[in-house]
Amino acid sequence: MAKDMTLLWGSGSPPCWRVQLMLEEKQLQGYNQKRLCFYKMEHKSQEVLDMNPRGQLPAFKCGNYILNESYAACFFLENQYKSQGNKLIPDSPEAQALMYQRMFEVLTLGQKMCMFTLMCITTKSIWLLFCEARQ
Ligand SMILES: N[C@@H](CCC(=O)N[C@@H](CS)C(=O)NCC(=O)O)C(=O)O
Repeated sequence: MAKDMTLLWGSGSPPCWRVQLMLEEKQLQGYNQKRLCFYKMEHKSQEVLDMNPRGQLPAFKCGNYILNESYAACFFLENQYKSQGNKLIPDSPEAQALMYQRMFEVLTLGQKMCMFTLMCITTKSIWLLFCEARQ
């Protein structure tokens, strides 16, 4: 059954790890997978664009069913393989709400880290331009 699945992923990518971990937790080893290199812009290759027009990784396919959001792929796998491997969505409303809270916290943290990185890059660029102008 996992032979019907394909995961295109890139190293160092937390959304890709998310789907890889989920596949392991659900004991779905043996799926087709391909590691692509961000530096070589392989995530913008036709192979990826055919699966994910946004040109982002992970790109996940189960049969002909394509999912490109890592959390969506995780929910799909949990629901499709409920009784297989580890159960990852708790039943109680409290525990489930806590799970969603952690999910959204991670997303918010990711956004803040991106903003911070962007700010550092911009500040450094402005500083370099300033130094150049003074010479
Ligand atoms: N919300 C997406 C995010 C996917 C994403 O941003 N992937 C990054 C790697 S971590 C990517 O492919 N970046 C390349 C790009 O945006 O061009 C998910 O969770 O699957």
